[in-house]
Amino acid sequence: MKQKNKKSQKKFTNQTILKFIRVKKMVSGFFKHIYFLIKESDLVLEILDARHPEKTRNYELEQKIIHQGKKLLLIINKSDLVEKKEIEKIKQKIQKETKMKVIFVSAKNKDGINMIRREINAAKGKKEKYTVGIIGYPNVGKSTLINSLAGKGKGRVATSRKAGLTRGMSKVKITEGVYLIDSPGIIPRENQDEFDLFLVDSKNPNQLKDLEKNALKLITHTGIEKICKIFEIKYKKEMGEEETLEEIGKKKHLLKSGGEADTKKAARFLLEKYQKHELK
Ligand SMILES: Nc1nc2c(ncn2[C@@H]2O[C@H](COP(=O)(O)OP(=O)(O)OP(=O)(O)O)[C@@H](O)[C@H]2O)c(=O)[nH]1
Ligand SMILES: [Mg+2]
Repeated sequence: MKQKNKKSQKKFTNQTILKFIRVKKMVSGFFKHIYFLIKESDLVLEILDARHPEKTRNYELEQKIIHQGKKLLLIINKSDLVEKKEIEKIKQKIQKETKMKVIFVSAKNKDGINMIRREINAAKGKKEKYTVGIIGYPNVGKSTLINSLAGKGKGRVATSRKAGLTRGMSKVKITEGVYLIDSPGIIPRENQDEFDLFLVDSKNPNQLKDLEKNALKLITHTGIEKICKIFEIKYKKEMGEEETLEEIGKKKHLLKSGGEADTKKAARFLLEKYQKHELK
């Protein structure tokens, strides 16, 4: 018996090691792709989410781009999801901090697209061939932006609400001599916090290890009183996150067979509501 346990332990250990090697290879392959993109590009557009511009910056890659002497432009996408006065505040702050040009766009509504076209054309000058690499966190709208820049009838890249859709690199010609390279969303090595990645839409509820834990964090992040207001729940000062989640379950009739709140279903409901931008 003891022997068997030892054997299965050994098997498990070997599997873990193999898995570790595979993941390590995948990760290093991934970064190799991004470094290749930077090397290939004359200009790199880093796409940020207007709701979380700081949280979606990749400082490590920015340094790499600048270090390689490539031009870098910060594009703040999804500006349709923030108030106009917010946009100006963020713009001033980032421009002051980075001394870099910042352009606000809504790739979905095709707002600000001409401004990017003008920047690319000015940077291209008389060069025959000009390559623009697009980088950013998963789901910030890189592929949507490429399609908006390419316009009708040009090569299109796939987009989706689900984070992590683009898996490889693809090149799209937008005008004579100008090529864009789409890339898979990349999460900085130093930012692997599941809740942070959920907040910026880079992880969908289906990709989270623990729905309830993340829902409780979302309740703290949003504020219990505000959550109660949104769901028309009677707010009590002494209310905690767990109780709030249970109340959401009851309010939305997400119940277990015994009649008590199904907090797992309530958590999924709340997290999905946030990502549909309905938690305002
Ligand atoms: N509201 C809003 N949604 C946008 C905008 N741009 C893209 N989206 C949405 O964001 C989601 C992700 O868009 P993608 O273009 O697939 O994002 P991506 O960065 O290529 O994602 P990955 O390939 O998974 O890294 C889709 O549901 C888009 O419709 C925008 O300007 N405003
Ligand atoms: Mg994509």
